[in-house]
Amino acid sequence: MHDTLVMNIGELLLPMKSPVPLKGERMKELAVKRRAAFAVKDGHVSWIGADDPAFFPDAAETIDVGGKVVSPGLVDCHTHLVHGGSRENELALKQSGLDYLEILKQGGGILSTVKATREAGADELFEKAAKHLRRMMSHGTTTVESKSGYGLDRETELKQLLVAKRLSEHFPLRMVSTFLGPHALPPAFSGKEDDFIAYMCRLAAEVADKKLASFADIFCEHGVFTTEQAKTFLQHAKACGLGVKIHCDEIVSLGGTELAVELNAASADHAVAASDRAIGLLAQSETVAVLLPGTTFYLGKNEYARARTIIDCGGAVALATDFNPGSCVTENLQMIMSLAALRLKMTAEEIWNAVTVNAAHAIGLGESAGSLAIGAQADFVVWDIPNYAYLPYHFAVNHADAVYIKGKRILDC
Ligand code: IZC
Ligand code: ZN
Repeated sequence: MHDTLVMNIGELLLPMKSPVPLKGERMKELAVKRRAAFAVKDGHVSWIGADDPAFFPDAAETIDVGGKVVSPGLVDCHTHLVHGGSRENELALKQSGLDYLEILKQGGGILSTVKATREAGADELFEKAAKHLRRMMSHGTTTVESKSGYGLDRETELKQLLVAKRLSEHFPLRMVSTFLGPHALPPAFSGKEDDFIAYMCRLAAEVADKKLASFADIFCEHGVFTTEQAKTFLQHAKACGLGVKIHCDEIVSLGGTELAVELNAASADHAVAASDRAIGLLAQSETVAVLLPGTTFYLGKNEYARARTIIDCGGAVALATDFNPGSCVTENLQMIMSLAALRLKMTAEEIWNAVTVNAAHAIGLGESAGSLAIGAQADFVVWDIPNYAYLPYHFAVNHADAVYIKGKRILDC
């Protein structure tokens, strides 16, 4: 006896469950079962078949989705979820011609969010992040990665990571935590970058010890941290048992993508300015290029990440929101799927794989999230769209009709 039968599905999307990320041509493969049904038992997919009552297994409850599209819950594999304050004041600065790195250099940007996050109490941070999380879930996200990085000191980084832990205990969705201590150089360490990296290495050891994060990350960018500093920090984090990720080649090509491959990082994030050599290396690796076209859009840049080249050369691509208060202020991963179609020229099949199975691989959950194969956790979304290609096409609205985690409908989001 199954718990739930989900029937009358127009299209059931079944991204391939794979022990490694889907690369190159494999990203074009998306199994779509038309007129389908599936069953859930103990929160996991227990049966998949045709939408034919003659073959339905016994189930305690039946959900008729009315011919709509059903996909695995979306995986948002790059967010800066927990933070204090907001930065709407920077919009006017941007309009007057100041760019993202100049605002940071003048003590704004990340540093203004650091100030607000240091000042906020843990409960305040929890309530604010909870609101963002509810919005993510209502748009179909059932697994989310959350980075620290607005403390730049021991006390606040731990406060952010503890808030993320509390959120993961409070909400049904799955959360993966990343320690992004070296996100910017705090003024107190001005001119002492290497001392700050050493401090962050010590903190990474403590974070790993307390099991407060699964990954470490660093903002490797012109005027922020060099590739050498990134290598020092990430090698140390790896030795402490953390997985690694890099904010690399977002604005200036510094070689962070090459470093991600060298360190066998789970992901190389942004990679907008990644060199041809870096793209060649990505193709030979299992490092996922996490592309964040919402950020390029929000920063008003014309050059988007070269998703086509990365995929056509044989690399793996995932997509995420990069939700943060400065360079991409949206919780809506569906909007990112539209940008991937319109600006990155990704196909619908590649896009769905990029927000499910490949996004799961980018955060170490390749075996357990982003799929609806038998045995997978029953995290799924009922989409009010006529077919899966429709979602990126009809942009900037919410197509999620109902969101389920472990087979249970999320009602209060
Ligand atoms: O708060 O600006 N790029 N870090 C690196 C960010 C964007 C987040 C922010
Ligand atoms: Zn980011």
